[in-house]
Amino acid sequence: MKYHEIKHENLKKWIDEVVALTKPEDVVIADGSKAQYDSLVSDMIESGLAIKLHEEKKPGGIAFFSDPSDVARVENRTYIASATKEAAGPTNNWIDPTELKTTMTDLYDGCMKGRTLYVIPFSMGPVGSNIAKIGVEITDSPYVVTNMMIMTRVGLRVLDVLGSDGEYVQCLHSVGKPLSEGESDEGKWPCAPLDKKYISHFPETRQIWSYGSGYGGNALLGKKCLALRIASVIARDEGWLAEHMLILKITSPAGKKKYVAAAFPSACGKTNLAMLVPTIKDWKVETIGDDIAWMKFGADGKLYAINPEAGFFGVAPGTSLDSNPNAMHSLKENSIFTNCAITKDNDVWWEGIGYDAPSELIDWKENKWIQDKGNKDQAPASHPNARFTAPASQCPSIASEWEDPNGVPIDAILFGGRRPHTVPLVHQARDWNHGVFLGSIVGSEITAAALDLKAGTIRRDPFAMLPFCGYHMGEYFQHWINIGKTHGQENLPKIFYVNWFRKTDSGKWLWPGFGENSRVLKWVFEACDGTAKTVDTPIGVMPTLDAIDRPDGVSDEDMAELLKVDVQGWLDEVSDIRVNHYPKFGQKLPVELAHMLDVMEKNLSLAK
Ligand code: O2Y
Ligand code: MN
Repeated sequence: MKYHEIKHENLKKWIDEVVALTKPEDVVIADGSKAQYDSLVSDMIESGLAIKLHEEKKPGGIAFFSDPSDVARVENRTYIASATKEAAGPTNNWIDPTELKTTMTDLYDGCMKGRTLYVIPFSMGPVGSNIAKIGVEITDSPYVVTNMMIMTRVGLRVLDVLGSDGEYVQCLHSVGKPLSEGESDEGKWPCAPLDKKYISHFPETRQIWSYGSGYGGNALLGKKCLALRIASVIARDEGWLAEHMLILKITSPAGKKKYVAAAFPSACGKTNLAMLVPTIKDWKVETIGDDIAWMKFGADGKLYAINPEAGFFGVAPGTSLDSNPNAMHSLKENSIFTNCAITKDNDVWWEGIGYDAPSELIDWKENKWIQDKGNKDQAPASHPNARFTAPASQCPSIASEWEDPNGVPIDAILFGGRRPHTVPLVHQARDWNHGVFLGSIVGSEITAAALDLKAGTIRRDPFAMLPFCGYHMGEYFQHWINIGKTHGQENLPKIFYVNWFRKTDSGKWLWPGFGENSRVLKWVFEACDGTAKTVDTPIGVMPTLDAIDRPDGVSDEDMAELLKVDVQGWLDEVSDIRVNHYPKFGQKLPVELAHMLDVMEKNLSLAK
């Protein structure tokens, strides 16, 4: 299809404007066909940008090495350009939208010279679902097109749903590297230097403008940019929730099922939990989504969730048949690998894949790499943020209802983070507002020095949405409180806080995690049914010491430690929230949350 044949006048006009500004060599509509995917893949292999993987070991697989400067989301170059700075709030970078559009229009001027401009019509969520939203991404990166074809539903069927005047989110992306006459990338990953990268969101006009990065969340604009930053604003305006949450289904031995959504900061094992293999007999866990949940109230008053994505963009290092067999099976074929090491016979390898590196590899920086087990300081062969892009339909644990356009009814919401101390293995909020309080104080230990924080410190990441909330976080808290006011407690999901990451003072893990987390999910399941063994504590409702079956290696003492209320630790937490966290939100902090903090402090003081 040629873009002049598009029936949607506003979309055609926008494409015309972008073509005139960016001056590409050619314009192609991503039609969602396998033939087009295959042809993009062959072109990228031929140009040297992609590596074709071993036909039997990774059928249909390709690999990329990005530029070493373009390896992750760039939070300090990510902007919420709302009409006012106040609307973006204290946790977002803000630039005046007119100023930002002027700067970026200059950058976009001629930026696609020598390249093909691709128009990608995509649906976040099953095509036609009334929870789904349509986006159109214009990009000059074939890498982005192929990844979007796995991560979202792309193609002409989306244009059909859009019709002649349907609503869509404009997503404009360029790698920011125009080619002069006769120039080629010579197989190198095109991108712009850091100070020219912009990942910009215009919430009022529902637009995304991204420039200079070809990587992941910066470039696959359906994911973090649309499904979280822009969708969080739409959800606020329309009374629903767009969240950084996995969705899973638990079935008990009696065949009863429950659906759980869970928010954890990035790099806390969401994909592993979403694909968990239970260690407890006859319990089943299935996957609906591993990163994002859109949740709307149904006519029966219950909260229904869809996974707006169609694939997984998972971290490769640490993924193995032991840690996450379902992820390993998902990526067996038709997958894209970015910044993984490549073996001599064109298979992929990464640290923590579960077996030693073959004698010789090409590392993610494209250098020869030989494993030196004696050298603890050896640079890794794969980048720590190396990724696989795999179709969700290939996941053995995918639930049959994962594409149900009506979504699944959510029974429980979990919050969590990496907390070596203080926060117990699991506790339950007393009611919705208490649950919102727990979401608002989510924090996680920084494992490697990142941003301007040093390893070992706790970074507060409310609702795991700190990098992804498209408006003032205080108003976002208020939106959650308001949801509780407008919907009956009996229909609202129960809220829990979990922590798989407790350590002893000597640094030993207290809880094995992974499949053993099913024991905690079982308690959550029972708590939703009102059959769990519970005890009321100053921080919320907790399991009794015998409520959760202990896995091998967890002693009675370990369990007592995991389920202890560390009164002094929590009082320190209260002061940290009071001094360093809540004041950031100023007048926008909901009074209900300030009240919850006072109540918790009082409860703890009485228990001292
Ligand atoms: O670094 C990137 O571009 C990807 S970040 C990402 C990818 C998949 C799921 N979650 C995340 C995240 O940062 O939360
Ligand atoms: Mn994520």
